[in-house]
Amino acid sequence: MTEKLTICLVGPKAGGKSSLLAALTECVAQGSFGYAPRLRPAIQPLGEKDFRAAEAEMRPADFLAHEEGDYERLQRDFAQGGVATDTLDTYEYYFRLTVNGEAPPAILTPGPWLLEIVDSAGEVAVPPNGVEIAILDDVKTKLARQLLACEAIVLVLPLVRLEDSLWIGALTRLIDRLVIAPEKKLRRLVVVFSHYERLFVRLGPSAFTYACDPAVARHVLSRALRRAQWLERLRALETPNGGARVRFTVASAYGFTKRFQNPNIDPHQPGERRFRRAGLEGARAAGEFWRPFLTAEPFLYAALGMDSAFTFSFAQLDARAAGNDETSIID
Ligand SMILES: Nc1nc2c(ncn2[C@@H]2O[C@H](COP(=O)(O)OP(=O)(O)O)[C@@H](O)[C@H]2O)c(=O)[nH]1
Ligand SMILES: [Mg+2]
Repeated sequence: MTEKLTICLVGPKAGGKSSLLAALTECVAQGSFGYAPRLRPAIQPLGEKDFRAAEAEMRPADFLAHEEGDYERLQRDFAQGGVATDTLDTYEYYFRLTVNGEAPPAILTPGPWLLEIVDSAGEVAVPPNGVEIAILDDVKTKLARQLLACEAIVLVLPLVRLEDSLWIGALTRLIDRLVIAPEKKLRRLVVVFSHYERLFVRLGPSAFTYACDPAVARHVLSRALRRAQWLERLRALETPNGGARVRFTVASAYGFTKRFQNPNIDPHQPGERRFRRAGLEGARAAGEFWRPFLTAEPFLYAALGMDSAFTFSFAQLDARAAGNDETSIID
C-alpha cells in the first residue's frame, strides 16, 4: 500500500541541508550506506503531480520525454560547485521510495512510500542570534505549518565548531516548541552531523577505513553532543506525550572515494580539487565526482523508522558515554 509522508529538513544556514538532499539518490544508488545491501532500497525523484496522485507509478512515456525536474536541478547545482545557501524560502521535493529486497518484519507495509521533502532556509527555522533577517511572514507561517504537519524532521548540523555557533538558542527554542506542540504529527526526528569527511582529511589512506567503522561514528557523535544543552530538551520528544523517536547519525554529501581510500575533497582548503576520473573533461554526472557517504540514512530512517549500523538512539549514545571511552582512535 502506498504511504505518503512529509519530511522537513531544518538546521542552520550552510549546515549542509540542500547538499545532503542533493546527494540522497546518488547515495542510495551507490549503496553507500549502513543498511544491509539485501534491503535493496531504491529512490526516484517525482514531479509534484505524481506525488499528489494516489499511486505514483512511473509512466512508460516518462522514460523518453523527460523534463529536468526541480530535484535534477538541485543535483546539477551541487555537482557543479554548490547549491544556494542564501535562500529565503522553503522548497519541496518529491520522491518514490521502494524496498526491493528483504525488508525486516519491523516494516509493516510493503510500500512504496511517497516522500515530500521540505528543504527550509536556515534563516527561517534556526536563525543566528542577534541577526535581523527579513523573512516574509507567509514563509514563516508556511514552514510552521509544514513542521506541525510532517511525520519526520531531519535536523542537519555541521560537525565543526558546534559550541561557538550563534544558532544554538534558536535551535533550542525550536525543539521546545516542537515538544509542547499538541497538534503535531511528528513520529521521528533524526539529528545528522554533516561534513563528516572533514574529520578524516589528515588520515590519508586510512580515512575511508575509519569512516566505515560505526564505532567511530558513535564515538564522534558522543563527543559532538557532550556539551550540547539542547540535547536534554530533545529527550522530551521521546516521552509518551512527545511521541517521536530520535536518532543521531553522521553524513558527508561529498563523501569518500572508494578506490583511493581518501576523502576526495575539502573545498574549504585552498588548492583542493574535486575528485575527477582521469581523462574526463567538462561537467559530468554527479556520480563521477562524488561518493556521498551515509546521506541515505537520515531520510530512510525518517521514512521507514529503520535503523542502520550508523543510526544511534539516546540509549546507545548514553551507554557509550558511561563506558570507558579513553581508547579512541580519533580525538
Ligand atoms: N566538506 C563538506 N562540505 C559540505 C558538505 N555538505 C555541504 N557542504 C558545503 O557546506 C556549505 C553549505 O551547504 P548547503 O547544502 O548549502 O547548506 P544549507 O544552507 O544547510 O542548505 C556549502 O558550501 C557546501 O558545499 C560535506 O558533506 N562536506
Ligand atoms: Mg539550502
